[in-house]
Amino acid sequence: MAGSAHAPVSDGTVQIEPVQLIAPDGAPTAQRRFSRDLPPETLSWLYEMMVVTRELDVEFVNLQRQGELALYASCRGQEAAQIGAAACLRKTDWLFPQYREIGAFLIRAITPAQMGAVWRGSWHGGLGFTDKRCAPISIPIGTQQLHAVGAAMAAQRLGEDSVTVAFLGDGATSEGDVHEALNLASVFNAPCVFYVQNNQWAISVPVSRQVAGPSIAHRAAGYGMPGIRVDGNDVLACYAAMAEAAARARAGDGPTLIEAVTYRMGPHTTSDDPTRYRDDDEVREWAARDPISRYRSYLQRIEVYSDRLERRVAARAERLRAELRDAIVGAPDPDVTELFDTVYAEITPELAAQREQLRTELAKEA
Ligand SMILES: Cc1ncc(C[n+]2csc(CCOP(=O)(O)OP(=O)(O)O)c2C)c(N)n1
Repeated sequence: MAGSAHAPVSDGTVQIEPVQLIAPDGAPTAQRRFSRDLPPETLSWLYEMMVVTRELDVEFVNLQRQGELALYASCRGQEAAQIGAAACLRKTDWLFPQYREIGAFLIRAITPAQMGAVWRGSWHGGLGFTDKRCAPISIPIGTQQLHAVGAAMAAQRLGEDSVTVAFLGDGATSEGDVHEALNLASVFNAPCVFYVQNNQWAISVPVSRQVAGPSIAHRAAGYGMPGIRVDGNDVLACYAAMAEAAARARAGDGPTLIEAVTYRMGPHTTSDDPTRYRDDDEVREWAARDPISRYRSYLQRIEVYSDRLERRVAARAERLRAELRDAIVGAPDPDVTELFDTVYAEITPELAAQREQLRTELAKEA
């Protein structure tokens, strides 16, 4: 029942060592708590979605470099974390993304054109996401966490068995909104999973400046919810941890905080230069733990991988890249001064003056 007292479901124990089902060389690990047993079609599908995510991400970066997009935030390196988490959910579950979750969008069958409209800044950017039970992206860090808890509490009150997954970054965990969301979800036993992609960096700020305790997942104890650290470059570990947390939420046993330990292989966005604040050695170390080559090695070991699968995946990736290019290249540029028009029903004199000032500045640059 919403608001009723409930017994703590966790003794606050969090293993600092992330749960790993596949080692970086592709070998199955010895861990026993989670199962690796998924049907071969599901295993192949996870591979397909990870590769397609990476390829579409490359196309986005290319389009930005070609001047078609002002900005783009790459998810390179985080494919396992995103695909594993989204793939085990039901279509009726809600996703509340930050802005880097291309993999989760693809799982939800959000089209490249729909994603492209967001980064192009088109009028219809973000439209249609909610049809797939996915909230539009959130550029303000952390705000969507409270929306996610609200959605979870609504589902709870309506007696639905849907689960809400709130995606956030390690940097976002330092926001006040995130504290409020975690606390509210726990106190009201909301069917919500908080999924932190700890990619080690919040722009140029390392995760060591976000948390002084042992880990982000350890904070769960203070909220009275279970916390778990998973290897975010291991798609099966992410899948298993989310499946368990979602089942717990669906059964009425409340929220979970998952920390997927991964790495942002690229810059924060296309406007960032990470060589100014992080070592090449660190990047090389993480490149050796690449989620896609690791999973491919695993599939080869268990004989699920084939050239046929690779060809199918490559063809699908190329199709989606082409869809994105077709939607973006040559699309009309939005009129930036329109941003003043929809703030109030009638524009205020101050905003009208600012709009004029912007028009004058832009005319000077033209
Ligand atoms: C409320 C708010 N404060 C600051 C910013 C500026 N900002 C944009 S991205 C970012 C870092 C976010 O890092 P993290 O949550 O770790 O996610 P990542 O970008 O690494 O995926 C910041 C501080 C913002 N967008 N919103």
